[in-house]
Amino acid sequence: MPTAAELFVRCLENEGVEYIFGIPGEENLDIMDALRDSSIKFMTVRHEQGAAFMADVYGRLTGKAGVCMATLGPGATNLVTGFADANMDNAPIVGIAGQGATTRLHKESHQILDLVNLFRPISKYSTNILEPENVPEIVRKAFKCAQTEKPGGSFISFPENIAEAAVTEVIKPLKVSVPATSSPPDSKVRQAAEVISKARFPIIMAGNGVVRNQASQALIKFAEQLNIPVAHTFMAKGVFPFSHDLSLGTVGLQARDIVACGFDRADVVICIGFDMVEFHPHLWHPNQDKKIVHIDRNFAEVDAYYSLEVGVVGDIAESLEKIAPLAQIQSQFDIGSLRKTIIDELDNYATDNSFPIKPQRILYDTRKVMVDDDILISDVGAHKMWIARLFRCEKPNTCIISNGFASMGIGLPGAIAAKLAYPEKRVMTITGDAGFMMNSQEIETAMRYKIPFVIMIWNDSQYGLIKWHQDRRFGRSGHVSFDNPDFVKYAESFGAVGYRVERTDDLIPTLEQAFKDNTVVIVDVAVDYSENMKLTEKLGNLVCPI
Ligand SMILES: Cc1ncc(C[n+]2csc(CCOP(=O)(O)OP(=O)(O)O)c2C)c(N)n1
Repeated sequence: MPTAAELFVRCLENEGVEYIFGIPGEENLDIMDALRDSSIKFMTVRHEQGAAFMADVYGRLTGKAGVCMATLGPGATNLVTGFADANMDNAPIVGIAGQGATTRLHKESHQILDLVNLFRPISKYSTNILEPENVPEIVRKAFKCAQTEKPGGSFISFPENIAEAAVTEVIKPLKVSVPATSSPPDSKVRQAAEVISKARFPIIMAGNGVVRNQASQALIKFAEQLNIPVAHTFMAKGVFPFSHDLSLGTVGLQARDIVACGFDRADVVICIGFDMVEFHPHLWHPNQDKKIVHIDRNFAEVDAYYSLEVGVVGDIAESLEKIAPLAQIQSQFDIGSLRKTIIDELDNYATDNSFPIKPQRILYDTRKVMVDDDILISDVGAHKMWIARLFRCEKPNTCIISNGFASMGIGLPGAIAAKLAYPEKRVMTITGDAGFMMNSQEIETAMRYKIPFVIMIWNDSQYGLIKWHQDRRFGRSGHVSFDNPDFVKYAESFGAVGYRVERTDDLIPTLEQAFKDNTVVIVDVAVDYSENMKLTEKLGNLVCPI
């Protein structure tokens, strides 16, 4: 008979797990040993947080749960931030931790923490394996919970004495079936079509649910059939091509932005696959005067500023296909001048040669180097705001931004996971200097496994976003500065390559060379963050072009 650990690994294989990101420990010895005889690749990382972020981004890009593993106590607590990030960003993730034997869980005991309760508020399902025979049910339930809409986290704590125990009966992994999404009710489809037919200035807000439901093409068709402009959240970048005449680009900046003018004008907002965690309704619906049509696979979260006219729950593509032919096109929403203003904003700094480099110019040049299918992973900070506003995307899952939990440190491990999930695509992370240092140890992991990608660091020796907030609120800032290592030498110390961009016009050739180098490459870019407050002032004085 196999041990519970061996059965556990068979169950993970049965779920189609390709990689487990993690760090071995004393209390997961049996699982680690069972993995030696498995097709699953264990990726030994340098910090459990790195492992969790890798699983997070792998899950988000593939729709299959990313798996991370740690030992008990401190190993498990190190998983928490990346795991919570996946859970709140609705990325499927399964976290596994070793645990002390069941004979010592009830008392003060070395490295013992109640892990099930620790992970409960940051997961959809959190459990202990207390009997070897329960392994197939627990693994199946964990993956089902993690991968079913809305996706999120499942956590399994595996006590060491259970892991090493033999299973007493012949028991197999459970059959994996993918649940079908239900069809939207006809009455709701009709109601939605009626509300849209009466709208004078309808606008669509697309969220990450459209990416998860692979409904991007259906969204494009729907918008075209009804001639309705589309804005999307940070996490839905690319779900509607920016080059499309109906695109208004990205919404979600907490401050006002140009695209908000479209929302001011709208009388009906059609929220499709929209997750409230990204863009609080009070920011775009302060007067509670618009009709909201909610189209998603899940019922809407309750919020005083998100009171529905109609909610259509069911497969998103099917809902859109059914609503469109029933709706009359009355839209008078000419977004021409608004769209022109948004595009001008993106192009304005195309030839700005000042140094340090303005965020606008960095992103303009980056987009020139990166083709539509390449993947950009953003870290979290002021750079993320600029990426969200100015990085144009044509396809979903080509610009990954964490905007639910929004944790710093996701960029570098996220890039490793993206390259593993899509080895044929070029991958870059743009990160602040602070976020970079939070998980820079994973450069060693990438070098060891020969995973090439580019790390562009926006170097300002400050917690830039926090300085921006302080300046905006108090007109002064403090406790936000630090010193950086020499990033070129730092790269070289790992055997990676480092470049420092000394002139603005060198950025494009440096990035092209970095991709050609086909290894881990740091590109150190001095950024001009005086643009942050200039943007705040400009948006504060914004006069809507429509
Ligand atoms: C783990 C974590 N700690 C703190 C924060 C709060 N926070 C958000 S952005 C930021 C500063 C980021 O600085 P940096 O990485 O240099 O990027 P920049 O803002 O300069 O572009 C901080 C401290 C966070 N989101 N996540």
